Amino acid sequence: MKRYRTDSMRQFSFYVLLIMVSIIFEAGNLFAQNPIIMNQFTADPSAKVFNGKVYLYPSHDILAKPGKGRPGWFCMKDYHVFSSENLTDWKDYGVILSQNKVQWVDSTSYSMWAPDCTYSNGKYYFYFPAPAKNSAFGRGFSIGVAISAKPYGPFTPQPEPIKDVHGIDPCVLITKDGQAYLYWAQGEIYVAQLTKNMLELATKPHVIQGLPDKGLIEGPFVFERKGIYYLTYPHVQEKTERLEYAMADNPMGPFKIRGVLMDATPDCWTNQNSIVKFHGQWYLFYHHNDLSPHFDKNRSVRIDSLFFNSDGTIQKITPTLRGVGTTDAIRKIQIDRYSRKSGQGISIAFLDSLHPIKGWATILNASNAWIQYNKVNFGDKLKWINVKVLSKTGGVLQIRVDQINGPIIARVKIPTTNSWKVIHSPLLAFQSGIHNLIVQLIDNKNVEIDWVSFQ
Ligand code: FUB
Repeated sequence: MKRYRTDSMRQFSFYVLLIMVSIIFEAGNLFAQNPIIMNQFTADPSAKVFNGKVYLYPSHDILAKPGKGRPGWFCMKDYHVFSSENLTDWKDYGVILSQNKVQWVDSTSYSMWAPDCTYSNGKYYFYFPAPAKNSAFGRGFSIGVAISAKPYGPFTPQPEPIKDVHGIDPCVLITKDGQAYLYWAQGEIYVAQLTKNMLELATKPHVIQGLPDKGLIEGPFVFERKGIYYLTYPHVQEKTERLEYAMADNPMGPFKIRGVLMDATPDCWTNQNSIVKFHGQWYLFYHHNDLSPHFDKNRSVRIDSLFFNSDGTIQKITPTLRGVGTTDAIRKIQIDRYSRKSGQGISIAFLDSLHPIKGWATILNASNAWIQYNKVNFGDKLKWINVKVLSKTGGVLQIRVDQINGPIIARVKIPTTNSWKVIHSPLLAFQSGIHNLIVQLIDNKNVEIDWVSFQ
């Protein structure tokens, strides 16, 4: 009787712990994998490093509703800001600015497009494009500024947009000598110096020379490395936007086109990027319509690593699902955001095709089919594996680390299930530290996996 009580108490504590871990890690829906934000649509990412953290200022795509935005088109009424210390855990600070809080913005336009943020004079300056309600400011898009003492707001908008700036997608560069430059797009890419207060143009708008003369260019992002100025921009070379870059030794240009950063994809018409160095590594922030495969105006931010060649040129980036962060083994590891997979017997599908925002499942359906998810931090003492599965056939999963023929750390017997179930199994071996995780189906069965975690 005593033994029975101790066992059931242990089992009870085990489940309480599991529920607590699930609640903690489910709360944010912000992941280490691509896309990095799963609880809302985000696009046009402008990433900046402030005070040892990466701050992300994206556009916020929503779906138009009757009388609220134009159906079938971009629809954005506000901005959120996010931050991360490790590119794995992202904190959402909520809305920092919305169309109905800016005096000059047409609050029926739902067109708060790609923003940027910079730090100067002890304050944070948030630049954003939107159509003005008063035609005295010009037709189409104007660009406004909002100011905050903190990178995450609250931001107070200026009462009027910046004079003589008409266009979208602002980007601000402050050079080592302290001069600020504002870049924006209106068919071509424009640049002008900003005044010391960051709120007005100090020079006339100047069209940047040396860029493609055909195919839309927009979304300029400019940064400096080793005295070279890099201008990256989306450009429609064929049917959809690809990311290209140009280099110059002066922030005003002329720039010389140096190549393609990321190829176009047929699924998402737009792409827009920013580039940032964090803890010694360069990263490309960009977007794709991962969570909205049939409507490419609802996009999601992704991150991948970026590398320079010794001559300063940039290596082309192949988009990944795995992204860049390290994932703690005690988290729900979304193995469908894989690093590698077997050639056959495996597919990835939405958990709920009507609600893609719920994420994906991995379906293993042939013996020895496998999936590999890199950079899992196993810490220093784990005893159990949990796998959330659905299987009409049952099966056995073999869990390895490092590589497909690496050490086996668990064998999980999956029973036949009619609904999603979390299966717990003891680890056969434990490897501390950071390893790649491999999940393999041993027999010719069919097992769907939502996530894997350890405890
Ligand atoms: O997000 C709206 C617009 O789509 C941006 O301003 C463009 O760069 C494109 O991504």
